[in-house]
Amino acid sequence: MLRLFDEHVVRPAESLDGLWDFVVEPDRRDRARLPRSYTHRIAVPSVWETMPGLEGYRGVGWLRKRFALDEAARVRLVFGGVSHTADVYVDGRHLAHHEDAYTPFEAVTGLLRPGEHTIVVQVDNRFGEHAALHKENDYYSYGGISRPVELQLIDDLYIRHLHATPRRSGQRWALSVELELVNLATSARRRDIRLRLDGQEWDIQPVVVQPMQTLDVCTELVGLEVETWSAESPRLYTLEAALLDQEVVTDDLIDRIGFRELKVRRRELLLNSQPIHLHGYNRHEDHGCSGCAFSVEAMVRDLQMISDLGGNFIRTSHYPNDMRFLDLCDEMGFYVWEESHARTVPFDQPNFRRQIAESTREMITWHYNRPSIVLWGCLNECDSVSPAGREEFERVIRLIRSLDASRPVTFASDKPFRDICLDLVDVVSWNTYTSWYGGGIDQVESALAEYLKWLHSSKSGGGRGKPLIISEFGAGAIPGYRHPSHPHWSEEYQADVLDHELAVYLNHPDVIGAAIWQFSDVRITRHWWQRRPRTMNNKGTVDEFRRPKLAYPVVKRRMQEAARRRARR
Ligand code: ADA
Repeated sequence: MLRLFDEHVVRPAESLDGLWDFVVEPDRRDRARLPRSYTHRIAVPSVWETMPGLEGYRGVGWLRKRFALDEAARVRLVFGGVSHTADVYVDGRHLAHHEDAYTPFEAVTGLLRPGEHTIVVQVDNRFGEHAALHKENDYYSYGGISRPVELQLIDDLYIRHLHATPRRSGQRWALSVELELVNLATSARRRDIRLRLDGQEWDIQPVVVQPMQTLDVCTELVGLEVETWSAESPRLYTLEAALLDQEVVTDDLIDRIGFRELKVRRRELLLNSQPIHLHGYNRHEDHGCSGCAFSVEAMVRDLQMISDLGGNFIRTSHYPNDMRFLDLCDEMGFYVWEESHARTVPFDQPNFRRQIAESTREMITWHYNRPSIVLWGCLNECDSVSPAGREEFERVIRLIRSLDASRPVTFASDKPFRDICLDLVDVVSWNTYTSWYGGGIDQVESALAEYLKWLHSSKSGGGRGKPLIISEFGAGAIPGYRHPSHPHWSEEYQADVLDHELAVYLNHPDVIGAAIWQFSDVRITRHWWQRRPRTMNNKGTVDEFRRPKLAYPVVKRRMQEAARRRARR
């Protein structure tokens, strides 16, 4: 399933996860528009790099799934994520084209007759001009339908999205609710709307949606007496929206929400008026057994380890994550920095502006209600030092704020003393590897002091007085490489680096957050191999199979010490 809970009671929805027919382009024996025959079966969700012989395949694959309808119906397919470019066909008819691996999308049919139907998905994970955000990089762009797929039967008029924004109102709370209604019919549709929140019910004004139109319906629930959400006390509520025709529910959509408010006050990030401290990890969706396709069990294991290490914070470096992972963060209590897909991408790629806007728009549209998301990020280590680069940062950050005014915004920069975009964000974030790429462990304090002096001066171009997160730091360690002299790439050196850097970054009063780079070792693409033993990014505290390195107990101890120190403040 797409989520950890049922999003519908009335709207029929079924999972299409399981075995699909599969063929890679080079194995096709016909030149028809869609394959006439398939050579293998593949699991959905999964990536083809886990199939024997396809471990390094970068190309086009085709997946096919049949389904049957007992009666005529409109079908809505929802894909949690397809890596990285998808074209969706039903009964040979092209329904959807989607770019970028990390955001959900829908494909909606017309009225289908009863009987058997066929879904075909063309998946492309090649690099090239068509994919501005996927390129040779310090992580791997896999191939496949890498997240769950759901088949829903929808009424002519359905709820596409439900956004809920909580707002404290004295001792109580208000909840702004926005429904996006889509009318697929060629005539207008009238519906009553009912909202339900943990047993309480509100009948909202009836609406009429014109033929083939979309309508945003907004309302506000007030005077709510609720418990708040925080990582320490992750209280969730179920919000249900229903459309009714003559008292009969014709469609519904359910989500889980949390009551919390975020504000930046001077150098602090406040959650429900209390300063919070973010300490944890950058985490790629990458596993030695399954690539970027994760089971819920594997996600839970990662979160249990991050919690065991003392972390309360995860940065979804460098792209929007699986909805089930965010559901887990809501439920288990983690703070999340989620960012649209960009890791040091050039801005002059012809498809960049369109694709970064789509990744950003889809990220916020599909993940808006997640209480665990406390920061929106973007454009990791991109050009934030030139006027042309600033124009792109302004464009993306303006889009984020237009879609969600309730969360602070940041971007992770590796350009200290040169940044000209810090005025655009609410929280400043610095990727620094003093002990790995820089002057060494003994330079960590002085480097931070020098950075803070610049940041809180007029020279920082707008960062003055803002909260600071050390968004990346750490060192590489080849799993199993040990040496008493603690050389680079040894597990001992990585432990030394994290021991020292955590002692500095976790306890500095002007640093509100620290995210270790990174939770686990991850696969990278071939052209990076010169700088990366094993063609992996080896900076994980655990390896790609989640086997702890020597740094694991060191991180745990430093996180516990810092937590005790904060408790005494
Ligand atoms: C950068 C980048 C990360 C990773 C890291 C490293 O900060 O943001 O994705 O590549 O460097 O390991 O060097």
